[in-house]
Formats: sequence, C-alpha cells, structure tokens
Amino acid sequence: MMSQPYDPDNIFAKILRDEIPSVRVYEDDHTIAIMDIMPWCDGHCLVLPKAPARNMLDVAPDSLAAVAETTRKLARAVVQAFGADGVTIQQNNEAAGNQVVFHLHVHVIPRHEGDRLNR
Ligand code: DGP
Repeated sequence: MMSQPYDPDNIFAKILRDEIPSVRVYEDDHTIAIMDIMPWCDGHCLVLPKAPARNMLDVAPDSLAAVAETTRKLARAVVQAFGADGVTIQQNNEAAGNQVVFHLHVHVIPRHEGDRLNR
C-alpha cells in the first residue's frame, strides 16, 4: 500500500497550531507531548512530531528520531510520576492498524502489575 496524503486539518495538526486546546506536558523544537483525551489509564499521553507526517509510513528519519527521543523521556517521566511498574509504547498506522487520527503519534501508557489493560 502506498502511503496516503497528509491532511493538514486533522485534529493533531489543529492542536499543533493551537486551534483547539490540549494539555501539553512536554515541548521541544521538534516534538510535543499531550495528554490523551480518551486515556486507557491515568498518565496516558501521546508524543507527536511538529513536522507533518501521517504515520510511520511517511515520516522523515530526523522527525522519527526526535519522536523516539521524546518517547524515551516521556516513558521515564510517566513511570516516575505514576509509580508505574512498566510502560506500554503503542503506535498505530492506517485504519486497518487502528489509527484514528492521521498525524503520527506514539502512545505512552504507564502500566501496573495486574492492571489488565490488555489492549
Ligand atoms: P490512534 O488510534 O492511535 O489514532 O489514537 C488516537 C488517540 O488520540 C486516541 O487515544 C484518542 C486521542 N484523541 C483523539 N482526539 C483527541 C483530541 O482532540 N485531543 C487529544 N488530546 N487526544 C485525542
């Protein structure tokens, strides 16, 4: 499958342009992290590149590297802040891969022993 075109009016593009509100918990030159509006659990956040990318199928290598580094930082932060035993990192691509918002994002989900969030 060829990657689909980027839609500049997707929800996360609007969040990046501050056209709709979000709870930003991290920002640097290339990425932001926001709280997920439909969290699996307390502390569930999302890492987004500032540069347009639909998903992993079209992201530029530099942008992906920045997302990976921010994901590393957020994973450590949520584990510490929520006293988690672990962290699930999830990233969905295209509707068939459970992607709903078509701007690349990585889910960072703190996990606790026996929490049964088996999604
Ligand atoms: P995915 O299936 O990987 O595309 O997950 C999209 C996630 O985005 C889902 O967990 C809910 C979250 N989400 C959807 N709309 C909004 C929004 O307007 N604001 C925030 N903060 N999160 C959103």
